[in-house]
Amino acid sequence: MPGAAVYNPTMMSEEPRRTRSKPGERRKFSKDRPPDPYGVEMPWRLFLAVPLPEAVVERIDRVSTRLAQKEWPVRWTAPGSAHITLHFLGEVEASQAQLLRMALPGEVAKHTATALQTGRLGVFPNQRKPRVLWMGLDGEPDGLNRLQSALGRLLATLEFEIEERPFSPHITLGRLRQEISGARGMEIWTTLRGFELGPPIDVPIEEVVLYRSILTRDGATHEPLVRCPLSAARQP
Ligand code: 2AM
Repeated sequence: MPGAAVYNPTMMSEEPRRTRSKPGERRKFSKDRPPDPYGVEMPWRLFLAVPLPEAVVERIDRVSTRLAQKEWPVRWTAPGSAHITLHFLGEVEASQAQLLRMALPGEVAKHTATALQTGRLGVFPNQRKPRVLWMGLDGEPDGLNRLQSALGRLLATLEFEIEERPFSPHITLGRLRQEISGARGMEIWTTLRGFELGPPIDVPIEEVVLYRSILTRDGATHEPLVRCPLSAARQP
């Protein structure tokens, strides 16, 4: 389960963070001509994640639709783009992205596919001040943790700057658009904790995808750059 105590999100949304922009600091663009995300000059905003099967997407859809009726100031994740983030890489030069694209499949294939199960709902960073609403993952997390650490080492070798905070696997359902604390914060947490989810659903950890996140006026779209399968688990 995600450890609420160790996660300290500095982001409220998919807004680019200045501190994550190196190398290739965010550039300033003219206001009358929006930047073309496919322009050669554009940095690539990347992250590595495990995609989710349809059954989990459906559950997220059902849960978010019900919670959205509460009219909390939450920006809900589009269920189809929900994922388990392994590493957020920020904005990098396209050439560095290509290096990772080449190195990634070999590293991922060293790991064996595994599975977790959907778990309870919760909040980061804490009950009184929710900022991120998530669905937790139950089951044996060692395989996923090893994969995430190994990918962290690969990224360091390729000179990516990565998050130092401990890995806390989760599926983000939504992010608060404004700060909420005290009793209102507690109300969110209590509602999530008491939410009737139904039986757990398998979450296969079978593939790592390098995504490019393209920020548009209507939110972020996630474009898969390379899909890397884990090795098949041996039959018992
Ligand atoms: P999370 O929701 O699992 O925490 C794609 O943008 C993913 O990268 C998001 O789903 C988020 O993962 C993570 N992410 C986005 N912006 C981030 C930031 N500024 N710092 C760290 N992680 C970020």
